[in-house]
This record gives sequence, structure tokens and C-alpha cells, in this order.
Amino acid sequence: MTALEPQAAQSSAFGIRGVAEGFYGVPWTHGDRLEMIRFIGRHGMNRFVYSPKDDPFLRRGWAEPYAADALAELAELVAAGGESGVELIYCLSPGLSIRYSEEQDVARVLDKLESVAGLGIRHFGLLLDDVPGRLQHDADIERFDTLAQAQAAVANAVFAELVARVPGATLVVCPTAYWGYGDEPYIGELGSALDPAIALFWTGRAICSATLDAHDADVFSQATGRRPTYWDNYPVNDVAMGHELHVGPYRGRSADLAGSAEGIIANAMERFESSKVAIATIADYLRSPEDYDAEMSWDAALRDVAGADAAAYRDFADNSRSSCLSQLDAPEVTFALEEHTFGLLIGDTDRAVRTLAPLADRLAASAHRLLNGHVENQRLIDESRPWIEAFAVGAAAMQKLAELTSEGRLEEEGPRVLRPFLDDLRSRRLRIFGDVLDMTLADICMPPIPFDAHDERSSQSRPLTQEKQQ
Ligand code: LTM
Repeated sequence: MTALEPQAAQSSAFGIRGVAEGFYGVPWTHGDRLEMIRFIGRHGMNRFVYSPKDDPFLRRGWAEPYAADALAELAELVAAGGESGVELIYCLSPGLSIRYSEEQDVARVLDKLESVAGLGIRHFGLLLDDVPGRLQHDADIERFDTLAQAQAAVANAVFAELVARVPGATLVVCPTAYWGYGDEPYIGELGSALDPAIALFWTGRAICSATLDAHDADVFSQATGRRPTYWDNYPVNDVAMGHELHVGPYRGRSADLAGSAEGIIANAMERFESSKVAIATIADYLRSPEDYDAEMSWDAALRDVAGADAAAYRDFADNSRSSCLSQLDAPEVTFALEEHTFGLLIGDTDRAVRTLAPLADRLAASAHRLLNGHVENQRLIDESRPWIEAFAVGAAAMQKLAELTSEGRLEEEGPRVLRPFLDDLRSRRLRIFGDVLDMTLADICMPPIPFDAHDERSSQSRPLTQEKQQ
């Protein structure tokens, strides 16, 4: 694998360039965190956000003190960061139960943050995302008019104490409504009430934003009095995105964004090795957004993470691009299947199989190598295994499709031979090959609705159920 040297930030680079362990799911191990800090340092990033959602000491048990061994591990992360040019942002998520009006709770937050400040951590976060968008404690409802006022009061109090106690301390707040146009009443009110030195996380127009650009960032700055620090939900694939594996390159972030934002923190996947692929491309963008070339960066990232198996893994990952960022889910397969359909429609069998047959063979060989070969990064393959197995089924389906077509047996045997592949792929409920393979197989396997049935339905506009009963 390529050993990259720590890289100095270039002038157009984002100030804050980092990764968050901020997903729902099984937190990374201590060893993973050490490795990720070194990995992102080699790629020129400078922040690691420590905020696994399901760490009991950060959210539900936010006030629980750490045992000595947990503190020792955090100290090791700080030390690894020091060697790699990466600073930790330690984030607490007290929003599920905190009493904003209760001084004791503010003191508890401070105690927890101070306990890690003693290890050398200087950057802190209060994450108030994924909590009810209203005040719940009676005392809070009595004391504050709005959630924004309550949150600002706590954040300001925490920040004032922090800077007094911890030299150079910084604080970032993740608002409860952390996405949108950036000028909604809640975020505007929070921005007006917060100390201007406190940073704000923002995910852009959506929880997982297809694009981030300078115009939207400027709207946010205008409304809140500070530039956004993007918490970018890519490559994370938790909660409802669990059927996608986000191993495609970073896209849709404008080349001029660095001038309008403090920086970007990319929220990673629970799947540790797979996350590195996208993260390496994100690092390239953040270091030099104007020069960023997604495909070139992706090729380098695949070589870095998959090593000797990069070509085979690329074949797989090229068909696993589906995400909020992707414009085209499976570009090469889409082209080949479009050619196949077109060839059949114009009666040109040669054209139908010319691109598809060699591609299907190549993808099948890549799947075989990844699943059965001696691979360099076994953990990468193990984490992606369900998707790679689905990829193997799809590749085999395309081989069969090409074979039946070239032998002139598609019409007669296609539905019977290809239907098990379609059923198998659908039963796995994993996003691979985007929609294109499913649609192609379904066209062949599902009996078409006869033209006269169309006519009958539209002229009589009967519900389908009635039609079936007749
Ligand atoms: O995005 C934010 C600010 N918070 C959470 C993340 O922890 C989670 O990983 C992502 C993606 O599901 N969505 C969130 O709401």
C-alpha cells in the first residue's frame, strides 16, 4: 500500500479537515481509532471527532465519569494525534436528558469535558442532534421561551468556563435542526444567542446533502453570524442507509467552498476499512478543492486501501456507488446493459453482447478473486462481503444473459434461467448495480402486460382487484 507522507495544507485548503466517528452502530475499537488517526494524518487531515453515537459514556450516560483505563486510551489517541498532525474534538451528546435550566447539569457537562481536557484535549463539542425539537423538562419550559434560547444558554455557560479553565479551548455545537437552507428561524435564533466564538456544525440542505456550495454556506453565515463547520454525512451508511455501502468518491462539493466554510468533518461508516476509500478522496478534496478530480483521487484511494486487489475491488466498488452523492450508480454496467437492450430492440445480437459479455466475465473474475483469493486487505473484503456476494450473483446473471443472447435462446429460456438470479438479488436487499440490473432482468423475467389489457384498463378505469375477480 502507498505510504503517504503527512502533507502540509495548501493555501486553498479548508482550515478544518477531518473525520467523525459519529455513526449509529458498534463503535470502532481503540485500535481502529489509533489507525484512523494515523491514516487521516497521512492524508493531510487535521481533526478526529470522537463522537460514536452508541458509546454509552457520550449520549445516554453523558454524565458518567470515565474509569482510568478509558482515560488512558483517550490519552493514547491524543498522543497518536500529536504524532500525526491530528487534533481530537471530543464531543458530548447530553441532549436526551439534560436540564438546560439546571446549573448542576451544566457543571456535569463541564466535569466530563474537564476530565478529558486533562489529557491534552483542547477541542470540544456539544452535540444536540437527534433529540426532540422542543423543551421537555417543566423547569426548562418555565425558564426558556424556546429550545434555541435554552441551548445557547448552556453552550455559552460551558464555553465561558472552558476557556477560563482550559487554555486555547474551542467549542462546536451541533444544533438540533442541523440541516436545511441555513436561515430557518431556529438556527438564526441559536446563532444570534450563541457566543460568536462558538462554532456550529451544519450538514447542508439535507441530512445527507447531494451538494454543498458557497452560496448556501454564505446564507448560513449571514443567518448565524459564523461560517458553517460542515458535518458531512458521507460516507456514513447507518440507520436507513444500511443497504448501501458507500465506497464511491467524494462528489458535489464546490471548488470555491473553502472560502465560505470553516471546514468539513466527514462522518464515517461503522465499516472501518471501507470508510477509508471515501475518506482518502475527501482528504484530497479538502486539501486542494480546486484541483480535486474525483475519479483520479478514487483510483489512488483504492490502491491505497485495497493494495494488490485494487483492480478487482474497483470493479466491485464501481457498482456500489449508490449514495446521496452519486449521479450514476453503476456506470460501466449501465452502459453495457443499455447497449444490450438497444441491440435486442434493433435486432443486432452482436451489438447486444459486444460490451456485456467481456464485462460480465471480468466482473465475475473480480468477484471470484475477492471472495476466494488471498487478498491483501482481508478486513476490507470481510466487511463488504454481503455486497460482494450480491455482486458475484449479478455478474453471473449478466454472464448468463450474454450467453443466452448470443445463442439466440433469450426469449425462450430467459425468464426461466434468469428469474432465480433476480429473486436472489432482490432477497438480499442490498444496493448494488443501482437499478439497472434489476430493471433489465425484470423486463426479461416478468411477463409483459399485454397491449389489450392496457386498453381495457384505461377505458374502464377499474381497480386492479376487480379486474382480477372477473
Ligand atoms: O448528522 C448528524 C448531525 N447526526 C446524526 C449522525 O450521527 C448520523 O450518523 C447521521 C446519518 O444517519 N444522521 C444524523 O442525524
